[in-house]
Amino acid sequence: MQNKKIITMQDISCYGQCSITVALPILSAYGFETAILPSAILSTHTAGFKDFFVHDLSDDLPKIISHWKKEGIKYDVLYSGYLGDNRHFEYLLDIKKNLMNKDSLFVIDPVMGDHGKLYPAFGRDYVKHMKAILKEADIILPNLTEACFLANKEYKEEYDEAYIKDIIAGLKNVGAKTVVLTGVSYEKGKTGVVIDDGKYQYYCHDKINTSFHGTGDVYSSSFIGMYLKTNDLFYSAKCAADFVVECIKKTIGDDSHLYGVKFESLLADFVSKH
Ligand code: PXL
Repeated sequence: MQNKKIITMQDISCYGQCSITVALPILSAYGFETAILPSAILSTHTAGFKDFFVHDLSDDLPKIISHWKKEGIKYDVLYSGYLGDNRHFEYLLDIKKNLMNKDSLFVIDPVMGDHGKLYPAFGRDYVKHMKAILKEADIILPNLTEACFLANKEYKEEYDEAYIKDIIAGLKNVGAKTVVLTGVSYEKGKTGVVIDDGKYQYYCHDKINTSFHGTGDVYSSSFIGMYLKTNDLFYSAKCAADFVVECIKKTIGDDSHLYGVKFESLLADFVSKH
């Protein structure tokens, strides 16, 4: 395994098991040094908590980036998640242009929504910016809701393979290269991941009928960890899906824990097994 250095740009939700508090432990468990560029600090995530505190860091980020430039710091992988301000897209492009080593990888998880709706902080303008940056990424990791917004397609709960292929074509039309699309279900009781890097592949697994917050971040971080370790797109997409299922199974039944998944105690075993 090569010694890849990752920079991840997403928010710090202090409580709630998502974004950076999920990405750091998972990527570290895979053995990758991970630096952070926090887009904002929130007391909790925005789904299911009321009156959360938000401190926007947009004005500070250029100073952090500029210090890194002066220090000559370089990264191998750029991974973006929940952002929050349209200026953040410029910062990502700046990092891509000025702080990455040769042959670097840019992975975008276009975190914007779920279940057919955008998260409360986002509007159409944010979608427009996200759409514009897709062409810069090597891999994008949308869920079905995000893919529909980005490809400008209607969100449906029931559909066939032709519908999904049309969404993938829409994403490619706006410049996406490799697409790993999560939450694709062709059959009752099952769900899965579509992997399209020119070739369409599908990994199908059992669907657990409870949805937890932060699973997208667990998915993306484990996908990236596994992809850097194996360079195998399908295997990484599959392993990340299996890990999320294990995490959900571990969490289900604990009504005091609906805000995220209990991934911590499963992580070391999962990483060492694969
Ligand atoms: O898990 C995605 C996410 C990350 N960060 C914040 C969020 C969400 C989803 O709602 O609110 C602040």
